[in-house]
Amino acid sequence: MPEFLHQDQIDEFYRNGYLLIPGFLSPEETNNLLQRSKQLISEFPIESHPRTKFTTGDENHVGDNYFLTSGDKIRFFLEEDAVDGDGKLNREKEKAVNKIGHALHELDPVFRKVTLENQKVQAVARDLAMHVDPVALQSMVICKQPQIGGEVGEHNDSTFLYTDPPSALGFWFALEECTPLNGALSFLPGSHLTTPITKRFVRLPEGGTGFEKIVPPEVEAHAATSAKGKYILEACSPGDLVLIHGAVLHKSERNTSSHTRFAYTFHMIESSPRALYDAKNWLQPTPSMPFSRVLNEPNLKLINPVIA
Ligand SMILES: O=C(O)CCC(=O)C(=O)O
Repeated sequence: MPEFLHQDQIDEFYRNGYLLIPGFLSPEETNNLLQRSKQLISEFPIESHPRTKFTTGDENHVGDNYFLTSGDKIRFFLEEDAVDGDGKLNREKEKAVNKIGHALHELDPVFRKVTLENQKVQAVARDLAMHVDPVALQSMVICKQPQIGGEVGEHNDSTFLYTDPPSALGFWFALEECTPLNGALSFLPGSHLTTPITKRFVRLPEGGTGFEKIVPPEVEAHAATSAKGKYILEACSPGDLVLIHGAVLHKSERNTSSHTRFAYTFHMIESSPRALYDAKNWLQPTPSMPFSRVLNEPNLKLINPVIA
């Protein structure tokens, strides 16, 4: 018997590759996360910021040191269009931050409470039964600033958090209203079943990051064909949770509205030896911050297949 989800929700997750759960967080929990996000932004010293930018596009993923060493820190990444050609911010920093990452869930008590100390999250992980002993990694607040909030191009998360076999699962919480105009998420339902992981995002030996192909050209060509279809836009309200299978294709458009679209997201993966976390991944556990276990005890339910 599921603890938190209904069986039809579990079925929907495995059929579509994602699941929207309205009102998962209480208004108070949601507001705490939103206010804490804004406080972190208002307190961070923009003067010493190296002006790194983040997108998930193949060309533009800026793999500088600030990004690569952010896995065990709370750092601030700027909207591409908030910085002029001469490197100056063209607006106040509160309207310039694209995202905060990547160890909010470990370091910040407000985010930790919702992530690693949340019995509902643990119940959902057990209900989905995608993992035996999941660990959490890579938390982010994505701000989608008014007018300039950058698009997040089509991708699947297992490309970025590669394990063998693929096992990423995203928890994405709307902290504000998410609409077609401010860059709500959209999904290609079922693509986790039809479109294989064809590449992975790695640290390059020469420095920086890049994509490495992991399938032969014919599989890549097939994946490009199967990745076509009708995207479904999922409008969300504050407090809604979207569960995202690591292999499902999804994206979000540029925010062209005058409203922010704050969201909090973190991921979990299966731990070793059931899935191997690769040393080439951009994000690495550190001795002082290994990936934290999500469950107090391994989940001994019949495990659903972790589908690449
Ligand atoms: O919040 C967004 O716009 C994109 C989030 C996303 O793609 C992800 O968490 O994998």
